[in-house]
Amino acid sequence: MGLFSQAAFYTTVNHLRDLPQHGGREVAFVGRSNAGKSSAINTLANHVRLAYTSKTPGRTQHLNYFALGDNNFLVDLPGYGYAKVPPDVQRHWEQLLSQYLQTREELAGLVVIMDARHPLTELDETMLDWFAPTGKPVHILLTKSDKLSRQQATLTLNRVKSHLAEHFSQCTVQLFSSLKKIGTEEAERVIAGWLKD
Ligand SMILES: Nc1nc2c(ncn2[C@@H]2O[C@H](COP(=O)(O)OP(=O)(O)O)[C@@H](O)[C@H]2O)c(=O)[nH]1
Ligand SMILES: [Mg+2]
Repeated sequence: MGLFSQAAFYTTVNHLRDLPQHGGREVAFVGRSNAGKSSAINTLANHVRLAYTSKTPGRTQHLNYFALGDNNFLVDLPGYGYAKVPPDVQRHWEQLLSQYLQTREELAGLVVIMDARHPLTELDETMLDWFAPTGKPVHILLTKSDKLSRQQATLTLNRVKSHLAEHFSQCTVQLFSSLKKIGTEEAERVIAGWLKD
C-alpha cells in the first residue's frame, strides 16, 4: 500500500497561530493555481476527491491538513498566481505562506507542483527562494507531462534539472502525470524518505 493510501482529512488552518501541534512530521504541496496540485494529491492518495479539484481555481486561502498515519501529515497549501486577487488577500497569502515555509519546524520537505509545459514561473522561484534558507529538501513534480511528447518531456526535465543544479541545489525534480499515473512511485519514494515510518 502506498504512503498516502490511508490519507484522511485532518484540519483546515487559516492563521499560523492555529497550526496543529501534532508532534509529528509534515510534507507540504504547493503550486501555481491550476498547475494540477489537487489532481496530484488525489492521484498519490488514490482518492477521487480528497483534495478538491476545480476548474475555477483560487478560491481557498487555507492550509488543508491530511493525516497519513504514523503521525505524518500532508499539507495542501493555497495555490498562487491567479489573476485579480484583492491586495489584502494577496498580502495575507504572502504572509501565511512565507512564514509557514520559513518557520514551520514540523515541515520535513516541500513538494512543488509545476505544469510541465510552464515550469519555473516567477512565483515558483519565489516559493523556492522563501524555502531555500531552511536547507530542507524540495521535490518538484512536473505534472501534465502527458501533454508533452517524450522528447519535449525529456528536454524540459533536463532544462529544469540544470537550472536547479545552479540555483537550488536542495531540489530534485521528476516528470509526473495524474491523468496517466506517471511518476507516482518515484514521488512516493522521495516523500517517504522525508517522513517517519
Ligand atoms: N492532461 C492532464 N490534465 C491534468 C493533469 N493534472 C491536472 N490536470 C487538469 O488540470 C486542471 C487543474 O487541475 P487541479 O488539480 O484542479 O489544479 P490545482 O489548481 O493546482 O489544484 C484540471 O482541469 C485537471 O483535470 C494531468 O496530469 N494531465
Ligand atoms: Mg486545487
